[in-house]
Amino acid sequence: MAAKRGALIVLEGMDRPRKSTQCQKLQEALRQRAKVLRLLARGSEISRLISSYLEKKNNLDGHSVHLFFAANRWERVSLIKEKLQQGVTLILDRYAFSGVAFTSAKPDFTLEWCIQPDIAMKRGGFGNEWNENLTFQELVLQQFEELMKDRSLDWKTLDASQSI
Ligand code: 2DT
Ligand code: MG
Repeated sequence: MAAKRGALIVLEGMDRPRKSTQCQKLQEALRQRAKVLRLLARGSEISRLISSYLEKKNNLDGHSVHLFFAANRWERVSLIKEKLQQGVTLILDRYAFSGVAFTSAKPDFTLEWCIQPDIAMKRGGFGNEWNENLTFQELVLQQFEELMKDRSLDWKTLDASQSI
Protein backbone atom coordinates (compact mmCIF):
# COMPACT_ATOMS: atom_id res chain seq x y z
CA MET A 1 0.00 0.00 0.00
CA ALA A 2 1.34 3.42 -0.88
CA ALA A 3 2.19 5.56 2.14
CA LYS A 4 0.21 8.70 2.69
CA ARG A 5 2.19 11.68 1.43
CA GLY A 6 4.11 13.59 4.08
CA ALA A 7 3.47 17.25 4.75
CA LEU A 8 5.89 19.99 3.75
CA ILE A 9 6.13 22.40 6.67
CA VAL A 10 8.15 25.57 6.14
CA LEU A 11 9.15 27.93 8.94
CA GLU A 12 9.81 31.41 7.64
CA GLY A 13 10.50 34.66 9.41
CA MET A 14 12.98 37.30 10.39
CA ASP A 15 16.31 36.56 12.05
CA ARG A 16 16.46 35.29 15.61
CA PRO A 17 12.87 34.33 16.43
CA ARG A 18 14.29 30.84 17.13
CA LYS A 19 12.96 29.16 14.02
CA SER A 20 15.53 26.39 14.32
CA THR A 21 14.41 25.65 17.89
CA GLN A 22 10.79 25.46 16.75
CA CYS A 23 11.76 23.16 13.88
CA GLN A 24 13.41 20.87 16.40
CA LYS A 25 10.41 20.96 18.76
CA LEU A 26 8.07 20.21 15.88
CA GLN A 27 10.20 17.28 14.82
CA GLU A 28 10.20 15.90 18.37
CA ALA A 29 6.42 16.26 18.56
CA LEU A 30 5.90 14.44 15.27
CA ARG A 31 8.59 11.84 16.09
CA GLN A 32 9.82 9.45 13.42
CA ARG A 33 7.32 10.65 10.85
CA ALA A 34 9.13 13.96 10.45
CA LYS A 35 12.61 15.15 9.54
CA VAL A 36 14.20 18.58 9.69
CA LEU A 37 15.93 19.38 6.39
CA ARG A 38 18.68 22.01 6.45
CA LEU A 39 19.27 23.11 2.89
CA LEU A 40 22.57 24.89 3.54
CA ALA A 41 24.04 22.11 5.65
CA ARG A 42 24.39 19.52 2.93
CA GLY A 43 27.76 20.49 1.59
CA SER A 44 27.06 21.19 -2.08
CA GLU A 45 29.24 23.65 -4.00
CA ILE A 46 26.34 26.07 -4.09
CA SER A 47 25.67 25.90 -0.37
CA ARG A 48 29.39 26.49 0.29
CA LEU A 49 29.29 29.64 -1.85
CA ILE A 50 26.23 30.91 0.01
CA SER A 51 27.76 30.16 3.41
CA SER A 52 30.90 32.11 2.47
CA TYR A 53 28.73 35.01 1.40
CA LEU A 54 26.82 35.00 4.70
CA GLU A 55 30.13 34.96 6.57
CA LYS A 56 31.33 37.89 4.42
CA LYS A 57 34.14 35.82 2.96
CA ASN A 58 33.14 36.66 -0.59
CA ASN A 59 31.50 39.63 -2.21
CA LEU A 60 28.97 38.09 -4.56
CA ASP A 61 26.57 40.35 -6.41
CA GLY A 62 23.07 40.42 -4.90
CA HIS A 63 21.47 38.99 -8.03
CA SER A 64 23.91 36.10 -8.08
CA VAL A 65 23.34 35.35 -4.40
CA HIS A 66 19.61 35.33 -4.96
CA LEU A 67 19.95 32.84 -7.80
CA PHE A 68 22.37 30.67 -5.81
CA PHE A 69 19.85 30.46 -2.95
CA ALA A 70 17.19 29.43 -5.47
CA ALA A 71 19.57 26.92 -7.07
CA ASN A 72 20.28 25.51 -3.62
CA ARG A 73 16.57 24.78 -3.27
CA TRP A 74 16.27 23.34 -6.76
CA GLU A 75 19.10 20.90 -6.14
CA ARG A 76 17.03 19.43 -3.28
CA VAL A 77 13.67 19.27 -5.05
CA SER A 78 13.96 15.62 -6.08
CA LEU A 79 14.99 14.58 -2.56
CA ILE A 80 12.13 16.60 -1.09
CA LYS A 81 9.60 14.99 -3.44
CA GLU A 82 10.96 11.52 -2.80
CA LYS A 83 10.74 11.89 1.00
CA LEU A 84 7.23 13.35 0.86
CA GLN A 85 6.08 10.51 -1.37
CA GLN A 86 7.52 8.01 1.13
CA GLY A 87 5.24 9.58 3.74
CA VAL A 88 7.94 11.53 5.55
CA THR A 89 6.93 14.96 6.77
CA LEU A 90 9.65 17.52 6.10
CA ILE A 91 10.27 20.56 8.24
CA LEU A 92 12.32 23.25 6.52
CA ASP A 93 14.10 26.04 8.39
CA ARG A 94 13.41 28.72 5.74
CA TYR A 95 12.58 28.19 2.08
CA ALA A 96 11.66 30.24 -0.98
CA PHE A 97 9.73 32.90 0.93
CA SER A 98 12.83 33.92 2.85
CA GLY A 99 14.62 34.05 -0.48
CA VAL A 100 12.10 36.52 -1.84
CA ALA A 101 11.66 38.55 1.35
CA PHE A 102 15.39 38.99 2.04
CA THR A 103 16.46 39.91 -1.48
CA SER A 104 13.51 42.15 -2.20
CA ALA A 105 14.20 44.05 1.04
CA LYS A 106 17.48 45.20 -0.56
CA PRO A 107 17.48 48.40 -2.62
CA ASP A 108 16.76 48.00 -6.34
CA PHE A 109 15.20 44.53 -6.19
CA THR A 110 11.52 44.12 -6.98
CA LEU A 111 9.32 41.42 -5.52
CA GLU A 112 8.44 40.32 -9.05
CA TRP A 113 12.06 39.79 -10.04
CA CYS A 114 12.80 37.94 -6.81
CA ILE A 115 9.90 35.52 -7.18
CA GLN A 116 10.92 34.34 -10.66
CA PRO A 117 13.49 31.62 -9.88
CA ASP A 118 11.18 29.95 -7.33
CA ILE A 119 7.85 30.46 -8.99
CA ALA A 120 7.35 26.84 -9.97
CA MET A 121 7.69 25.82 -6.33
CA LYS A 122 5.14 28.31 -5.17
CA ARG A 123 2.36 25.81 -4.69
CA GLY A 124 3.53 22.77 -4.20
CA GLY A 125 25.80 30.87 15.48
CA PHE A 126 24.85 34.17 14.03
CA GLY A 127 27.11 37.14 14.93
CA ASN A 128 28.02 39.32 12.00
CA GLU A 129 25.81 38.21 9.13
CA TRP A 130 24.87 41.07 6.82
CA ASN A 131 21.14 40.78 7.39
CA GLU A 132 20.99 41.36 11.11
CA ASN A 133 20.37 45.07 11.47
CA LEU A 134 16.99 46.28 12.62
CA THR A 135 16.07 48.54 9.72
CA PHE A 136 16.74 45.76 7.28
CA GLN A 137 14.74 43.33 9.43
CA GLU A 138 11.78 45.70 9.24
CA LEU A 139 12.02 45.75 5.47
CA VAL A 140 12.18 41.96 5.46
CA LEU A 141 9.04 41.84 7.62
CA GLN A 142 7.22 44.12 5.18
CA GLN A 143 8.15 41.80 2.35
CA PHE A 144 6.88 38.79 4.31
CA GLU A 145 3.60 40.60 4.92
CA GLU A 146 3.34 41.20 1.18
CA LEU A 147 3.90 37.49 0.46
CA MET A 148 1.38 36.47 3.14
CA LYS A 149 -1.38 38.23 1.22
CA ASP A 150 -1.51 35.10 -0.93
CA ARG A 151 -4.44 33.30 0.67
CA SER A 152 -3.93 30.19 -1.43
CA LEU A 153 -1.13 29.24 0.96
CA ASP A 154 -1.81 28.04 4.48
CA TRP A 155 0.14 30.68 6.42
CA LYS A 156 0.15 30.55 10.22
CA THR A 157 1.79 33.30 12.25
CA LEU A 158 3.61 32.63 15.54
CA ASP A 159 4.49 35.31 18.08
CA ALA A 160 8.19 34.73 18.70
CA SER A 161 8.21 36.99 21.78
CA GLN A 162 6.41 34.30 23.78
CA SER A 163 8.12 31.43 25.59
CA ILE A 164 9.54 28.60 23.51
P1 2DT B 1 19.57 31.17 8.45
O1 2DT B 1 19.10 32.18 9.47
O2 2DT B 1 18.52 30.16 8.15
O3 2DT B 1 20.92 30.59 8.78
O4 2DT B 1 19.73 31.98 7.07
N1 2DT B 1 18.40 33.99 3.21
C1 2DT B 1 17.93 32.73 3.35
C2 2DT B 1 18.36 34.65 2.00
O5 2DT B 1 18.80 35.78 1.88
N2 2DT B 1 17.81 34.00 0.92
C3 2DT B 1 17.32 32.73 1.01
O6 2DT B 1 16.85 32.16 0.01
C4 2DT B 1 17.37 32.06 2.30
C5 2DT B 1 16.84 30.67 2.44
C6 2DT B 1 18.18 34.77 5.57
C7 2DT B 1 20.80 32.81 6.84
C8 2DT B 1 20.38 34.10 6.15
O7 2DT B 1 20.13 33.87 4.76
C9 2DT B 1 19.03 34.65 4.35
C10 2DT B 1 19.13 34.73 6.71
MG1 MG C 1 18.68 31.31 11.47
